Amino acid sequence: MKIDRIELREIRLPLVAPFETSFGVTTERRIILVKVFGDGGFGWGECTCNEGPFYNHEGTDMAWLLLRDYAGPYTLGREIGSPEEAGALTSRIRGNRMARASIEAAIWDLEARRQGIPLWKLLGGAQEEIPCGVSIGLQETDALLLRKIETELAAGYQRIKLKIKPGRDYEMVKVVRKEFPDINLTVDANSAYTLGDTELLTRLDEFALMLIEQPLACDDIIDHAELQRHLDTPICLDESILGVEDARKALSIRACRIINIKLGRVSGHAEARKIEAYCRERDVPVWCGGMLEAGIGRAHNIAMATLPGFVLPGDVSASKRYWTEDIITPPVEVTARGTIPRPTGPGIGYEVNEARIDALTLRREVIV
Ligand code: OSB
Ligand code: MG
Repeated sequence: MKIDRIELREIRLPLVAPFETSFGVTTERRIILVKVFGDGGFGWGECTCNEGPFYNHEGTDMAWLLLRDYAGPYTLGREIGSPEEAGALTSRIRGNRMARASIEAAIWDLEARRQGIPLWKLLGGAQEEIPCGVSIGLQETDALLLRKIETELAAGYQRIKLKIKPGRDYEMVKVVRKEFPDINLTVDANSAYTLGDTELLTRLDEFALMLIEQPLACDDIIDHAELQRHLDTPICLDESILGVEDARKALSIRACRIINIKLGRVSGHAEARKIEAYCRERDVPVWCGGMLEAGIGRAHNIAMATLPGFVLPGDVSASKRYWTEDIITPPVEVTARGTIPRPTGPGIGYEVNEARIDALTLRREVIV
């Protein structure tokens, strides 16, 4: 197979509610969509980076240039045997995995469409539906947070993840645990703490959390291993795991007991599968992280999360929690038991609403 044309677009999509983490607030997404053409077909990808370089070093404007001037040209006209080889076309680029992954994922969609099968099947997915949780951003008050949790539990979600940061941690989680003594509860610090906070973080053991996500630096595993020695609660790494080699190293020094896989962060489906397989062979649970994706990225996440190692509820949830109207039809919906059934159509399995995308497009560029 060979890609002979790549279309980039940037769309602007306001969130239904602002999303606040330890590193900032997002009210409106600026998302790059990638459409690849080749072998008489096409495939869609979505770049999962945030707007600015705060979750990791990537951001919308930087990703646009990276795709236009490097990853796009490196991909065009190159013969590959299967989507498994797509990542290698851009692997001389250091970092910038979310940008690289948007092309890689689009090539997987193209191949699944060409074979007339769902992407989850091409990837080797086994689960008929994926277990879903929600990630709830920092709220103005504990009362507002409690109300949000109630709404999500009523919708059927299997797990609640709270964003925490210094000053909004122990006391806030205590209030939530008191109100909801039996729910699956997790917290995500997005690297807001240091080893100097070990005493505070060990006190979170009181709340029987399923896991604490990325408490320490985004590029660290050494200090996480030290922290894990003091914690009963399993550490789950997000930012620190960029590929299967990072997973191997982190697990070998016991820096975590659980891994969050994000398709973009690990450079695409091929690497995500490697991490899933590596962890499954060692009985390390993984789950699918989210990056406030629009429908195309969300559909890729669903396909990935059908792999058998994705045993914990992830962050992939219903479109309506993010958008008044998604860019795919039907929108992603969640069953009353807190699951998303795998789609049945070819490729990502949802219809891409090109008219809506056109209406949201701020800029478009064709690479040939
Ligand atoms: O760390 O998981 C994270 C959103 C943006 C950047 C980082 C993260 C998140 C989320 C939201 O937690 C997950 C989602 O609902 O898509
Ligand atoms: Mg996280």
